[in-house]
Amino acid sequence: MAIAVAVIGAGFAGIGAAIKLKQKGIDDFVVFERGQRVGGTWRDNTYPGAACDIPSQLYSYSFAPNPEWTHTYSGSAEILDYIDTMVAEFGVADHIRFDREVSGLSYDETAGEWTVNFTGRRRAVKARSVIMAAGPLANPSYPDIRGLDDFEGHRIHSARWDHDYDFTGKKVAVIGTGASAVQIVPHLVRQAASVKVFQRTPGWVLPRVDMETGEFAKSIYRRIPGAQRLARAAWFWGHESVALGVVWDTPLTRVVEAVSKLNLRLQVKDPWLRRQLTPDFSAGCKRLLMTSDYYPALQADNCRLVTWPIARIAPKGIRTVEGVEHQADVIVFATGFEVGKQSTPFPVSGIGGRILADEWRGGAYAYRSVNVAGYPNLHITFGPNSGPGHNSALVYMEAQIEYLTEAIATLEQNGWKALDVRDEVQTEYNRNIQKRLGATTWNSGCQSWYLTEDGFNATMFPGFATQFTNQLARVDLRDYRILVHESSPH
Ligand code: N01
Repeated sequence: MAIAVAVIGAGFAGIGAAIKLKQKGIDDFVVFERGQRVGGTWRDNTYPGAACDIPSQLYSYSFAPNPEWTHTYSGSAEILDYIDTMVAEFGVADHIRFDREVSGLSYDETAGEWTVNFTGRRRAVKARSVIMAAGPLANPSYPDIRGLDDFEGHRIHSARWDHDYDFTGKKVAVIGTGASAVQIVPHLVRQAASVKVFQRTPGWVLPRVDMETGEFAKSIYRRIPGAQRLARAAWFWGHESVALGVVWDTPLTRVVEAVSKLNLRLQVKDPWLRRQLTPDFSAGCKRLLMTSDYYPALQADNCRLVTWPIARIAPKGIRTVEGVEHQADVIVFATGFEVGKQSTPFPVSGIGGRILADEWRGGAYAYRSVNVAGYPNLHITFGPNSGPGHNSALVYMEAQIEYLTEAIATLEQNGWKALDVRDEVQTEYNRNIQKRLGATTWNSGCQSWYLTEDGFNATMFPGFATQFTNQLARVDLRDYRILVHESSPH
């Protein structure tokens, strides 16, 4: 017997979808989670200093305001608490099954059911609809550097932190200078004997002004929910206006760069180091880095920035192309995640046995980031072209889960077999998305995880958050083929 909905992943998106399903009267759903607890990226990223660089008021669901945020920007533990609290308060805990790693999905068009297969000996489950909420930044990426396996010391990836490893007195090498690295390095510098940061590309850095939220503000938020909504709206529109300078290359981009350069000048006195830290691409092309303690950490006596390209990893350390071998006891890989490789986290086979990863080989696409033609009743959170770049991922996620749970509720209420987005609607949508992406900063020449090796952008949404949420404000059934059961009177 098929369940109504299988949700894959108990991170922010999966939990949000579960809550929305419940609110829409659908109780016959199960959330399958490969780990042992909820939280997704916030469960996995526990490196020292892990925090969100989007303000908490905005990095939360509007339907689950939290008056208790302790700071402007929350650390990972507090965000994890927030997710736990939602699970408890909205009563979705009983729907979650842990230790269930999905190994594949296949669609039976006669029955109108998806089969969800699991690794190990777990029995397959049938579901009428599937919400794929596995997260785009779930699987750590190790760089393709020669000699990676020759290293005799310890290796730690930022997204799989080894809390048992004691950095005290150790020689540490950090590869990568992205959003994760700039949070980790200041902590390592305080503990290790020496830290060498291997930079391939410097990023644009803006100061992150974090403040404690006082008891007075919290009590206002508790008593007057409207005040918190106002605070959220202020952050939202502030971030929306930043889009003008970081989504497209405009005069405002030069302002962002000027602020970043001023920040660099104020924080770094050595002209050589300043030159090494100055990006040569437009601000916004890669993710802006929000930190106030990274530059000071780089200038600590026990820290050094290495800008020579890495030639190989050797048994005792890292060799750079000019022939120097940098000894290390441990290498920290702050090298990001497996994204943009056009693949799906597991094989997904749709109508007629078509394989999603094959179709996405030339570049992933979907309709409004959520549905793909030929894969009826399959809904994706954080699917193709739904990356924000300037605003909170949670705003985008909330719009997606609202939309896809509405589609599922419509399907269930009408007793239809399936909703399958129309090919021509999807093609037109993506033609437009790719055209608009051509005018964005992300496609202006720098290399980032937003792009595939061929330069295809299947990651970002080319516009304002408001445009993204508006397009998902309601399900237009004219965009879908409605499939009915043979015995159905429809
Ligand atoms: O990973 P990244 P991340 N040799 O891919 C370098 C989110 N996030 O984990 O820039 C040498 O950005 C690579 O160099 P280059 C956020 O969406 C959010 O830091 O490609 N270096 C780069 O410096 C973010 O965008 C928060 O030249 C190599 C680094 O590794 C996403 O996660 C906090 C290399 C990888 O940077 C990923 O961030 C943290 C090689 N072979 C993360 N290969 C929030 O606050 C790669 N690099 C919400």
